[in-house]
Amino acid sequence: MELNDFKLSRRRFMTGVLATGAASILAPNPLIGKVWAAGEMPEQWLQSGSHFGAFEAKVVNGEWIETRPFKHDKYPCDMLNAVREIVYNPSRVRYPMVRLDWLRQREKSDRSQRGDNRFVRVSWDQALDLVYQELERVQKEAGSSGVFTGLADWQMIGKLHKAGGAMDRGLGLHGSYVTTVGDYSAAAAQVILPHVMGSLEVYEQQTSLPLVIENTNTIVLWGCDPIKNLQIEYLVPDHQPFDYWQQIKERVAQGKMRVISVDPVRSKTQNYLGCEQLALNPQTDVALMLGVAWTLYQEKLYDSAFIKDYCVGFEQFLPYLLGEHDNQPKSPEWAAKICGLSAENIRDFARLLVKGRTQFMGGWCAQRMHHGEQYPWMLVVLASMVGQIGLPGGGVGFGWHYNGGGTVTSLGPVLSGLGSISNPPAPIHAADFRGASEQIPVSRIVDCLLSPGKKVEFNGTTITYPDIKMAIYSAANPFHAQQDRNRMIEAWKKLETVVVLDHQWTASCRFADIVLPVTTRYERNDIEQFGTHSNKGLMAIRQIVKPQYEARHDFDVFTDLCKRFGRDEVYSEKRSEMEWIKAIYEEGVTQGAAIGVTMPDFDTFWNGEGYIEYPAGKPWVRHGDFRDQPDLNPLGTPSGLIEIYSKTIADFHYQDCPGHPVWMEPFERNHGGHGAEQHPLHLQSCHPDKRLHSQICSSDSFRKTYTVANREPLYISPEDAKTRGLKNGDVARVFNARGQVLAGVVISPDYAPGVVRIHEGAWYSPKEGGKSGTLCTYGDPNVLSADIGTSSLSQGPSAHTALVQVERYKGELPNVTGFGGPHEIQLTTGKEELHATA
Ligand SMILES: Nc1nc2c(c(=O)[nH]1)N[C@H]1C(S)=C(S)[C@@H](COP(=O)(O)OP(=O)(O)OC[C@H]3O[C@@H](n4cnc5c(=O)[nH]c(N)nc54)[C@H](O)[C@@H]3O)O[C@H]1N2
Ligand SMILES: Nc1nc2c(c(=O)[nH]1)N[C@H]1C(S)=C(S)[C@@H](COP(=O)(O)OP(=O)(O)OC[C@H]3O[C@@H](n4cnc5c(=O)[nH]c(N)nc54)[C@H](O)[C@@H]3O)O[C@H]1N2
Ligand SMILES: [Mo]
Repeated sequence: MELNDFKLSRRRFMTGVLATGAASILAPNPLIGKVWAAGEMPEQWLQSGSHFGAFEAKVVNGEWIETRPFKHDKYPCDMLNAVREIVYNPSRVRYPMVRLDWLRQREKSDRSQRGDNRFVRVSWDQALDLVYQELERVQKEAGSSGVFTGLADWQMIGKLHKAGGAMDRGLGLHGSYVTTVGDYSAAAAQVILPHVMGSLEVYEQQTSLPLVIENTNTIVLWGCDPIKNLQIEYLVPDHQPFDYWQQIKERVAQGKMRVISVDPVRSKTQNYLGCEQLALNPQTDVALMLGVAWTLYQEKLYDSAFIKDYCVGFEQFLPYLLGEHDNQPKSPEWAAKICGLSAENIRDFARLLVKGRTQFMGGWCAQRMHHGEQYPWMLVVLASMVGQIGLPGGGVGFGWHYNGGGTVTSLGPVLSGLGSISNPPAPIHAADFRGASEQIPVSRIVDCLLSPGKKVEFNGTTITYPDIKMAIYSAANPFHAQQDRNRMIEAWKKLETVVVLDHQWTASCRFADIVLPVTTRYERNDIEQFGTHSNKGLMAIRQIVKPQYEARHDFDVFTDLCKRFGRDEVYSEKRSEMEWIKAIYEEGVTQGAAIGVTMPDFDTFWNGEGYIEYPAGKPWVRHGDFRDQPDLNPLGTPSGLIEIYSKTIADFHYQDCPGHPVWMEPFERNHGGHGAEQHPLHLQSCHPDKRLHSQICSSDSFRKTYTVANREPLYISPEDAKTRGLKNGDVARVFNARGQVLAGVVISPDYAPGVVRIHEGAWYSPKEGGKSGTLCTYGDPNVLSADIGTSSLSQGPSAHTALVQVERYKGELPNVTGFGGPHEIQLTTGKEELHATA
């Protein structure tokens, strides 16, 4: 396999490049001059960017008609083919809309109607009046604990137009409100790793890939799929890592390097590299690692000097490893029964790890599971026993699959962009949380709605759930992100008012009361980094088309909301879009001057190419300083060393997270765990190859490139398909006690028997909108996942602890309901008429 998507899309894009080569001879360089006034030139190519990559858009008479990748991106991904449609597709949010019964009865509305998709179009003024009146009412009646803002996680790129920042600035001028702690991505790892390694690890830069290529003998990809996941970044990806991964592929082919993927599934990366696999049973990583650790210890292969000089707590962990208290040595024979590999296989793997330089690259999926803290902790312990942490191309990291991890960071300035207001006036309403907590772990929202006042443990503190009445979501799609959809639908009924700002008519919009249409990235001007970790350069992100329909920028929506309580000028600081961008750029010029990087003045930058590249940086070794001088560069842990045993955690006395890593049975698991009698298949809901979560799922033509019988694919092994009489292209019903979805069958030898996958982000499409338990007609895997915290330590989502059964769907196929706009109700003469807009 090649980096095939890129090639394919390259070819498709090339046609565009050739065709427009001729066009641009006719039209002199259109980028000079008032490029931000989109639509004024009859035809132009405009530079823009997205999570999927940088690109240029061909605009003819104000309409975006073609897309080609940015010339500085050598490996563009084919998701770029979907971005244009986001502006125009039938699922676009076009007008401010209010749910029918909420418009009639406001907070006393019939909430069981949520999800039936009946909405009334209102004016912007009316919509913002309603939002403001609700904010006032709830702040007065329920205090700060009555208002919740959802995590604005995957807002579109741009230093100015940050949807989350816009919301926080605006609401913060009005009052305080309940916010979230942690995220869905790495909630368990980001709580445990600071205790163990003294820092977050997951979002940090990794040892530079050139050093890995030079020094590493064996890369262990532990549940890590960089070729799939590096296609997107939080900022604009430069796709530089693919250069390095191509070199790694060559070294594997030449026999100069081994790469072993520890993964129940043959991943995209494995197929690309042509590398080896340890196909363990799902959710059994910690058992496998313990078996490996036992071997290293018994065969005296572990680095006792590293353990002594750089770690604490091995002596507390050892009795557990040897089984001194529970009479169960964590031997390869013991591990083999759980993880499904042979004891000999486990021993060989252990011996290989200490032969030459080994780089462990950990992904995050295995921590999005029940007891998800144990996997990253035990991987650090294993890497400590191997003893190469802080050496070039050795040790452990958790971020090579994310944000261009392992690229060499440039020496350029890092712009912060829209931030909080300096010296803001006191909010209209003083903070008043009525004894409840100000923050909840993000994926506990449903639990919180169902049980206000309940106390839950979290990282050594006790959280008291607030009594939330009103939720405001911007740049988040909770009706994709959150687990156990049917439980969520019940919980949503506790909310009196839900406001959603989005540009796509997601399931979250359907379950909202007030929906505000915002512009896409492509209708705004901005600037952004080219490359997240690499920070390779800075690019102008130009408005491609004017705001469509009645969509407004998030920033302007909140400016207008603030006007209702006299704070609009404080909010906007009286700056226009271009003045803001200029100010943000100039911050970079100042920063640059301090580090010896000269940048052109703003007008030259913006009116010229709109792209600058920073001077190259130097390769870097993660934890290198610590290894060189642990006394001078201690880790941020209480001991300053790696904590194999954490007294801090032990003192929390959590049953589900003791003081050192342990194997614990999750609440459900096949191959010998709980719950497999009725639902024998493990459901993965990994991150999609062809989307960013739920984003671009609404691009109809792009979705058709991967759907099966109009449904989201269900990947299944040939064996499991055969026993169920399933063929490629069939529609399957996937179900468990929590819910049921339809999905299109794709039989793949990449999957071991017992493992199936539906990618997260498939749009929730209920057969009967609003009814819990109803069939999802498209294939949202979170209808099937469980809403149980990973543990008392981090309360992260356990999306990947989920068992299902699969059968051929024999009934009449229902239409897919999730795409397209609302059913618009016209309130004319008191008589209601049903219109399907689109
Ligand atoms: N294309 C694309 N890229 C993305 C995203 C996207 O939506 N699309 N999302 C981004 C975001 S927000 C995040 S948080 C990251 C997510 O990054 P991750 O959570 O690391 O990504 P996943 O692809 O879900 O899973 C990675 C690998 O874990 C394996 N795995 C699953 N279960 C197990 C197990 O029990 N044991 C072991 N050893 N391996 C297992 C899967 O088979 C898969 O190959 O990706 C980012 N990158
Ligand atoms: N089962 C299962 N569930 C998972 C996961 C899993 O592995 N398995 N992974 C989890 C992970 S790691 C993550 S990060 C979450 C992601 O969960 P989310 O961040 O909720 O997912 P997105 O689909 O990216 O939703 C972002 C929404 O914001 C909108 N949007 C984009 N830009 C803007 C903007 O500028 N302004 C406004 N107002 N709106 C905008 C988009 O149209 C989209 O609807 O999902 C989690 N859920
Ligand atoms: Mo994520």
